[in-house]
Amino acid sequence: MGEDREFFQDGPELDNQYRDDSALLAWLKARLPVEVLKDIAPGLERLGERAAGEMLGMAADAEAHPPRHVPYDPWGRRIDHIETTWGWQALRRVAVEEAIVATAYERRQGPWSRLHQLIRLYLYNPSSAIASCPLAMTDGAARVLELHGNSAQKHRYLPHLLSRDPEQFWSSGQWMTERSGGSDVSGTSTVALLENSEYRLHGTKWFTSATDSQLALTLARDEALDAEGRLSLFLLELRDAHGQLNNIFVHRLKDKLGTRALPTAELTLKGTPAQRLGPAGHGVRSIATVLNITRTYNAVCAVSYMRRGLALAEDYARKRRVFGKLLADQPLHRETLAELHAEFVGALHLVLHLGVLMGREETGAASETEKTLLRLLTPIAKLYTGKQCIAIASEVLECFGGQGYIEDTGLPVLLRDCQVLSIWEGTTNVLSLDTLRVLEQGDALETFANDVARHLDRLQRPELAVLRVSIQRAVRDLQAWYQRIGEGAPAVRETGARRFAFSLARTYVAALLVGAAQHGFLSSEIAQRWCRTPLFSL
Ligand code: MFK
Repeated sequence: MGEDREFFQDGPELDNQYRDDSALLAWLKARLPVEVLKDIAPGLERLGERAAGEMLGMAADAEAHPPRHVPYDPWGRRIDHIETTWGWQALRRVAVEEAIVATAYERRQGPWSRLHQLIRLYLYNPSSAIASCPLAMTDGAARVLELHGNSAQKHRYLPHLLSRDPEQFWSSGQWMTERSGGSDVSGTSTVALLENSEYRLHGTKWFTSATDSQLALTLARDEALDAEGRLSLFLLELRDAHGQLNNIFVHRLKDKLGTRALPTAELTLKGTPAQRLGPAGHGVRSIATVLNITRTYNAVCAVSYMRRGLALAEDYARKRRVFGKLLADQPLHRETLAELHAEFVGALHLVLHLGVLMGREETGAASETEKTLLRLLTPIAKLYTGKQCIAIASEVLECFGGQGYIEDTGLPVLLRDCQVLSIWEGTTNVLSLDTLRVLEQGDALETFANDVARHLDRLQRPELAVLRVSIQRAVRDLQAWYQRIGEGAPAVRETGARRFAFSLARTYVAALLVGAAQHGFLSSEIAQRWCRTPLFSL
């Protein structure tokens, strides 16, 4: 039989990833001031086009040729070069040209700038072979410098971190994890010794993401401070003026399940020059600023992967014919996609809301209530979307049958890359405990309850009234549980922390979706679907 008479299935294709995203467009139209949307839409449209076009080739190249550690030069000199390929470097250039970090700090849209930046990240990430990781850490470094840097540090580093010129741009790593652990950093053994009034770092770091960066932030015991050596935050430049590593020795690159284009190394610092950044002895608190930014990136990237998976699965459903019908016309397949879509939309509304709060906080426009909500919703958004995207990516692969399991379709990488999002930047359990930490510090739960009530205010659509009742009940259950466990032993509190954090997430998203449905920028059906799964579940 000739090849022309055989059956060949067409694969999924992507359209402009901004123009094609009806959930994002509806939210932006409803929530952004008209002039802000008019200002940012052309740039988003351009990036949406790049994400569906030229970036895909770059990402494929970066995935196909993972970074390589070259320990020695041909003559035996130790160089510890991290070799990356064209695709990885091209993706970095796109990030700089598209101002994926700088947009948040140029603040051209005032308090909306952070949201604008996160939407750029959302479009960039799923076509980036996770070049978004160094951007997250660079953004965190820029924020710490902005808040805690001295004028010399700001002057030297911020122009590089926020540059729109690929030749001038520097990225930053964030090296927290040692062999003793990544969650509990209290065991950090790297020391910072003062030698001739300059700090020198000595110690081994077990996970250093984006080791091809120019800068890194890291924690070390500040021996200049006291004998105990409390942890301070330090900034270091990886290379000297001749491009040689500054007393940094790379042992090897990690062999990871996913994020394979991203160089992640084990390395030792043997007298690396560094500067203290922020107040001495408050390293964890200082680096928490970075963590809150990278956790937000994590949540946005998780949602962007959900969206990418759905875009592919929906396109495929319109092409793939089985049992005499397109998948898109098969009731059960349609139902599966609708469930996934509702999950994605809920997560999207959550991270966009987070972006609004963050932008207000960073420009001094946030009320105390908004600051509390931001602190509470950051770990919640990270932990919830981190798990959700793995489940959605897994379902998306299934939507392609056996083809979803085949590497060169480009589909399995989606699942492999999603898997890290619940691990790095605080595991689900660490973030659940962080959620409790926020609640223990004040009246955050009351603020949460009041804000949920605000979203449910003035509901008129009858189909939403019943949802309001379940959301209100969930809030009462959350309050009752928290009050009850507050009187119990810490172990009881901690045991329920994850289920509690998930319940907070589902309840808050329900309120956002019902509010959006009432204001007409979301179909009630999506809010109903979201609320069909129990909101409070402990
Ligand atoms: C696509 C996305 C890309 C993402 C890039 C990823 C690449 C990078 C890969 C990595 O680097 S992975 C490593 C990530 N590591 C973590 O996320 C650490 C996880 N562990 C925690 O978060 C622990 O909870 C923590 C280290 C914070 C516990 O340490 P401690 O010393 O037991 O903290 P403690 O005493 O509870 O808090 C110290 C101070 O920090 C307190 O303030 P005070 O000193 O004023 O009392 C806390 O309130 C404050 N703090 C802690 N977490 C905070 C925070 N403040 C604000 N926000 C937070 N999130």
